[in-house]
Amino acid sequence: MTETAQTVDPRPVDERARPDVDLEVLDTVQRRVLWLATRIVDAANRERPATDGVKVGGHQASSASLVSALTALYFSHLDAADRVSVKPHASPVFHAIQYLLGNLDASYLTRLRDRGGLQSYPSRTKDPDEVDFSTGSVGLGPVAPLFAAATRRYVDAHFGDRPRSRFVALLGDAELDEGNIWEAVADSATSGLGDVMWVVDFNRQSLDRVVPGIRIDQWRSAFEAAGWHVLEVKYGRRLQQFFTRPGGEALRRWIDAMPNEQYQSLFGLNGPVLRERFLDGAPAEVGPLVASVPDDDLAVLVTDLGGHDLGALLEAFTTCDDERTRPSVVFAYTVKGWGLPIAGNPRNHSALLSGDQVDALRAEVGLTPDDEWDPLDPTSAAGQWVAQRSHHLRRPPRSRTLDVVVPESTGVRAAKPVSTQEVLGRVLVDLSRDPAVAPYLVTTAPDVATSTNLAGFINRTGVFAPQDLRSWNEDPLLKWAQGPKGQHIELGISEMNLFLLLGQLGLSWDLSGQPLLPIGTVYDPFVCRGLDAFVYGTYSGSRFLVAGTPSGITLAPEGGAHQSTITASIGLELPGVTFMEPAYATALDWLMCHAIGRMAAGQALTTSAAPVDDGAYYLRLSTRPLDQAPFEAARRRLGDAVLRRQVLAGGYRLLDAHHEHPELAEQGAPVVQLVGSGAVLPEVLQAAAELADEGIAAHVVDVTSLDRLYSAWQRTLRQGVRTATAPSVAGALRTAFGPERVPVVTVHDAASHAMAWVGSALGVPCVPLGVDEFGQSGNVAQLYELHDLTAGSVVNAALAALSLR
Ligand SMILES: Cc1ncc(C[n+]2csc(CCOP(=O)(O)OP(=O)(O)O)c2C)c(N)n1
Ligand SMILES: [Mg+2]
Repeated sequence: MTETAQTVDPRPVDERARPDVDLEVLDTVQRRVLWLATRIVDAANRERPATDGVKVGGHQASSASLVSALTALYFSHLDAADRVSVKPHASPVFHAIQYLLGNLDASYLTRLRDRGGLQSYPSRTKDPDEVDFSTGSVGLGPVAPLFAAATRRYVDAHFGDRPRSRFVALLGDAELDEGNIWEAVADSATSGLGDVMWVVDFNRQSLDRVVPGIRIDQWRSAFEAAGWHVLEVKYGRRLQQFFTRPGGEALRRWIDAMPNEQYQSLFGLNGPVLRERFLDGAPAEVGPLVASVPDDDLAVLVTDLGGHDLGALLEAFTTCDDERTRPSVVFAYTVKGWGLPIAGNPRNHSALLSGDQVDALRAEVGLTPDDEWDPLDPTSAAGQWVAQRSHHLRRPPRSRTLDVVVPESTGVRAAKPVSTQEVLGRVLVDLSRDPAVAPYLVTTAPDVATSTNLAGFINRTGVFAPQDLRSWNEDPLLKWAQGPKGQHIELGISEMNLFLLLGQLGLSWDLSGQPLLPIGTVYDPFVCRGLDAFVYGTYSGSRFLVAGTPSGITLAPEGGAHQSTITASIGLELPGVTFMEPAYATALDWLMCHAIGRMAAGQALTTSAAPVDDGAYYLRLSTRPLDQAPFEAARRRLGDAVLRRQVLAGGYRLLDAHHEHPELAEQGAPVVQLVGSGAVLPEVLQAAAELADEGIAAHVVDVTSLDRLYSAWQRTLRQGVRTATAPSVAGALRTAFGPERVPVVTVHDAASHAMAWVGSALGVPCVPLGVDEFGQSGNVAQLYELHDLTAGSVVNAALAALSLR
């Protein structure tokens, strides 16, 4: 993400004089945008040497479809403070525009889908120009600006109004089939957002097909029911004028009534064939009406859609500006492949123009192979207009960093057994008392705030609502006071919405000029439900902390539908996320404070106290109360400074068998390492005691972050692979496991696979215990029995591991 310096017009959008744009100039610009977008895809496919037999690809038709809307936006409607999400398949249009605006070097134009070049789909983190919202997984891109606008509403309410931004999304019509769109539209957290405008590229085609039947009525009522302002930009000027002629109404009715497949099949036809197809099934009065239209004009007339009429689009956008209390959606009727020979073809989604067709298009826009990549002539009216727009759209720099000191610990203490979920709540309450950190904390949950222990935080900070709302149910335990100063954003049950909101809260430094410290909670099994949005947020470079709680079969009576098993692997494997699963209160406190400190710092800190990682944080927690005495014993043995460093690095020796049972060491007893993570540690400790009774020395390692240990191992391995040298043992592993090379047993309330690599990392036999089937209701002891997580199973696994030596 590049940061550029410049000034923004501080006046609200509505007070700025809007220069009257010359539509002819704008048309010249859009023709050039169409050319460049088409040619960017063409060059990638026809000119880059193919070395691996894999097609390059790109979407000329999907791009052409949005050329007019994007031209109208960037070259007339938008201001510097506005933020735009562009449909994935129109990325060439976006980059062509950035090039014309002077924000992208010409050398990139021939590097679509090339290593280090333009990404296939707009990417905040990987593209060379400034992308506001990554897109790619359809349905998520449009919703991101909606949650960015919700974030702005929150930021304005807490930190003062900033210059108005309009949050715009350009989406494909088939994206509306994705359920997450409707989850977002329906949630009250996104209602009343007058700064949102969605522009649906209504080309009535998806990837596979011409969409049968037009669902505009269904969509209109769905948006309207959710309180949106809906506009259609259906017909272009020519058709609209024709409709005013005598009998013109009949023509309109016929076009409106014509089956979509029939209408789409008109594109690309000409002359008498077109006339015949157009009139097939038409009411009698339409024939004579179009008889007056010469063959050559008929194609232009009947396919004159509003989504390519710059004036009509601009008018619609301005109408949306006036809607200050509800989001707007504009259905812009377009032609997929507009202006190209593949227009409207049902198979055009991935179709590429031939060399001859590209040559013809180049000639049509008045270019030659010598000047085809040139920007617009700076002395021409279009060139001058573009230069003016470029200046108008420059943005001021933004900072990721919050200038606050987050404490290393809240000092949480537990006299009785306590669960990690309970500690999460306590740490948050404590941080909400810290005047430096508190203002930036914001929590959110999909209807599980109270059942994931956020109630204490909510009692202190309140629930966010744009206006103060009266409370009708006074509850002595839970205040639930709703108003503009609330710091918890409550969502309906949609884990997609949770991760989309967290993703945008974590990007508010960029999109709203205010860094925040976002924290979300979700029942751990339902991380899978929001997973694509989780991936989306982290791929976008967002930073937040999410707690998946409760997790695993340890929430025993809740049963199999609520018991997560694969989430540890998800956390471990997802790039841009640091996964942590502590068992003890102080370890969680340290990990949380450290993570929040890193989020506040805004960038990866290189300290000796902790490994270098960046991105979001995922805590997998439990409701099982654990006796804290074993941790306190390790604390006395190692001291706070050493223990904290090891907890942050991913693991520490919770129980040192040689320290505990020096006699076993003296006897030369066999040694094993028992490695546990999270709620299962009591069983692991008990197994160590039983093994000691049988004359086997068992160390216990508490893995606080499987992810950090794995990354440390991978870093040293990769270093070895890349430099062709023998890899060293990663420091974090050496510290946690010591120098002894003895068999290990891993124990985890998660799929056994997630920890099974520990044996490889240490170069020793390993028996991984975990949950590899769906769970069911029962109590903890019963379920641990069923899945071989009891102390007895761990003992047997240790004997098995020793026998594998
Ligand atoms: C979640 C997801 N599923 C499937 C795809 C593959 N895909 C890419 S584009 C597309 C069709 C999109 O149609 P539409 O949104 O109407 O776009 P347009 O017609 O403008 O190309 C599909 C299925 C995807 N990118 N993301
Ligand atoms: Mg479409």
